[in-house]
Amino acid sequence: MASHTTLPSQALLYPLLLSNPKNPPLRSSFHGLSLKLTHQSLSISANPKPLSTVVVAATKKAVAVLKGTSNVEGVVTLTQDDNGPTTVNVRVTGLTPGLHGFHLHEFGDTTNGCMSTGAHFNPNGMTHGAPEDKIRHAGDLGNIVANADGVAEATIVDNQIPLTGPNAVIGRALVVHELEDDLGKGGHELSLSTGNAGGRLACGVVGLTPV
Ligand SMILES: [Cu+2]
Ligand SMILES: [Zn+2]
Repeated sequence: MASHTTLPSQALLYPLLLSNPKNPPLRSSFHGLSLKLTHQSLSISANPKPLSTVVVAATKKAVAVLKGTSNVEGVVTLTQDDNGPTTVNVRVTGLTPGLHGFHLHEFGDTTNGCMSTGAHFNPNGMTHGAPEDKIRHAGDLGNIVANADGVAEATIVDNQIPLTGPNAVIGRALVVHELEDDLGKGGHELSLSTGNAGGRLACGVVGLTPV
């Protein structure tokens, strides 16, 4: 009885298979088959742990376009390879010559200009400090220095502003300030929260960009 039930199904399959090379509509079913094979090869390649780690930790790149209410503006790119430090390339124009505090703030919210970006990004509950300090906000990137033309260019390499993982800074904001950041050492009542860096001249939300 069992052979009787399989025979009709084979009989149904054979005409389909035989007609495939001849009928264009059925060739499309071959494309469907090749797609299924691709899925299978993807799931196989994702199984070994080293390969899936590489996919998660690939190079990430982000950009922030800084704007404000003055003519201060800038572009900042952030690049991270694997789980290494993040390299931040900064170019800000329109500044007064000298030092200006430069931070990553908690929120990528500019509904009220740079004021709504919140405080310095601080996932570890620290006080304000210098980038090289152990006790610092993750967002404490120190100062950038504007030349006589009001242009500040800097390359910052930092371990506390990753582009992936639980403390990723994508969606938060970079802010350049009116005054020098005293790096927590100025003795002002704001030194240990903001570095007493004054107003927020320009800010931009950190967003992913093609690598
Ligand atoms: Cu700030
Ligand atoms: Zn800070």
